[in-house]
Amino acid sequence: MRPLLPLFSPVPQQLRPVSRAFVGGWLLLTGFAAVAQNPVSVPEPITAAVAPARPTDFLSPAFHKQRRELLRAQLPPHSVAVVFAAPVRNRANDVNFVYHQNPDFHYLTGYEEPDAVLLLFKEPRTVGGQAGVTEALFTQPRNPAREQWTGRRLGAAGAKSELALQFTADNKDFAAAGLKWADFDKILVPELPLDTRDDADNPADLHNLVATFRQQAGVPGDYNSSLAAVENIVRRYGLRDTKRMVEYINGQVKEKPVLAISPLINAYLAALTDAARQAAIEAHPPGRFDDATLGEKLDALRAIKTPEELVLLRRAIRISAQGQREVMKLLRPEMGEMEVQGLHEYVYRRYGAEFQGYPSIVGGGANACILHYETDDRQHLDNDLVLMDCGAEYHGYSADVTRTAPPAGTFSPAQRQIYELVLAAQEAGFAACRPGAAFDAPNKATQEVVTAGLQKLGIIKKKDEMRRYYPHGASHYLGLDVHDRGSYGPLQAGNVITVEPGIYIPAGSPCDPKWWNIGVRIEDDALITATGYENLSAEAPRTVTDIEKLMAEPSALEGFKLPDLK
Ligand SMILES: [Mn+2]
Repeated sequence: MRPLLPLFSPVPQQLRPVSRAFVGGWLLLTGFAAVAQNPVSVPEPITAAVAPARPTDFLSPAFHKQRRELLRAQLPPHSVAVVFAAPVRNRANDVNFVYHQNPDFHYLTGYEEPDAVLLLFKEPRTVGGQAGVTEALFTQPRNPAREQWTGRRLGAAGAKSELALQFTADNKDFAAAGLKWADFDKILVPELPLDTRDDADNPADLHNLVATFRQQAGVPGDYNSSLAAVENIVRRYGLRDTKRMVEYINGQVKEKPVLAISPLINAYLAALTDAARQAAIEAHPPGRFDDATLGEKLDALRAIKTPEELVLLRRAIRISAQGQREVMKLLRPEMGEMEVQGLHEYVYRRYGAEFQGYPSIVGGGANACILHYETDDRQHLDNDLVLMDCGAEYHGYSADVTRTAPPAGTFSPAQRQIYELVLAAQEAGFAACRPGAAFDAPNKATQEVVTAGLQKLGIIKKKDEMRRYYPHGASHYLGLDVHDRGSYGPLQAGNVITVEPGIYIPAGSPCDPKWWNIGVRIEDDALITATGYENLSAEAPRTVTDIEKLMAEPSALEGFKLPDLK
């Protein structure tokens, strides 16, 4: 746990800090006291020259600059793109969640700190008195006293020199930067953060930056990001599969009453032909404040991985595959889900992966049938199949690899039959991975195999019962987000997608009880190449034979014993 100020250790419970603001107040007070009594104790700004060694294989400033230039080249005339850093999320009291940057922001800047905003101008503008500015980054300021507690900051000068931004300034100068918002025909945001939390002691935190932007740029007062997101989906996909779109909208309207006020959605639902639907979409384009267009451009850019990105993504995936290998060697029936989770995550850290790309899913038996199970607290796996959907995040890039293994080291006949059906479905999915194929082609291929296989095993009778046991799709893009940006159009060389069929048969399902509580998913990460695909997670075994063989091997961690705390 983080240290509290020494001042607090001896004081009675009722005087201990109860809020972040309170701690901040004491911090400032003790900081001032230190200045008065002992100036030496105020830390100097920590420069790169004295910082301990860090990894050096991050995306280069040139990469981020090129991404900004590619995006700027696609902006409409007289427009500005506005991208905000991710909000700080509070966990409880004065403890925040570990900060994680907005992937769009990371992609465009490499800046990893909160309370920042990036502006990209189609035509050069004057910002903060400087003419000819095409890109401006407003960052949180340096603050040695805060940095002693919460870590190093780049500051505006550091962002300029280390990230190669043309113009940088402190976030407190954003409001007075002299931006003539009325001059822009289009104000483009990929996503406007509405769930910000105001830090009353920080006059230029993200909450204030967004408020300044909304006020100066004239964002509609009733702007609702949830409504905007559904409208954007209708604009983009409203003519692809109209039956499914109408079902989708009706489902959303039930959950989100705000959608009922959308003129676009009402016109779309009232239209009875494709021509009328197209007319409805065209009659309700995004306005001057536009949160659709930039998202589409970022989808297109981020979906094609550059060689520089692939170095990091391949590493995240290989690390995750090594996690699966090591855990397969260690897995025992007496282990619990949490320990298995910890072993995956330990391997990630050993290889320098900072995070998991998503909460690790480790579920045995009944828990393997819960698609996004995150509780991971079953204590003994016995010999129920354990589904392990875990992905390392390495320098921002997330893997997504699932393996399903029998803790005793061998599959039972029923487990094996379901497993081999999922494996056959995955092979069919891989075979559909090639440039030009519809995004849904691997998914359809897996569904056909699963449907036929479940019928053959007598688990289902009719084809449409398949969705009961295989309720998710087989593929999504992968990158800075585990469910990454992409257009979901035809596959292109440079896409990285998952191929992840699964079958889940919870207890009580209308089939022979011998299948109950078997949940299997096999998930790999495929790079679409010029001619087909490359399985980037192939180092983790997939076949029954290969898994059972690996599970019989000793692990390097085999002798790791901890004392019994009872
Ligand atoms: Mn996945």
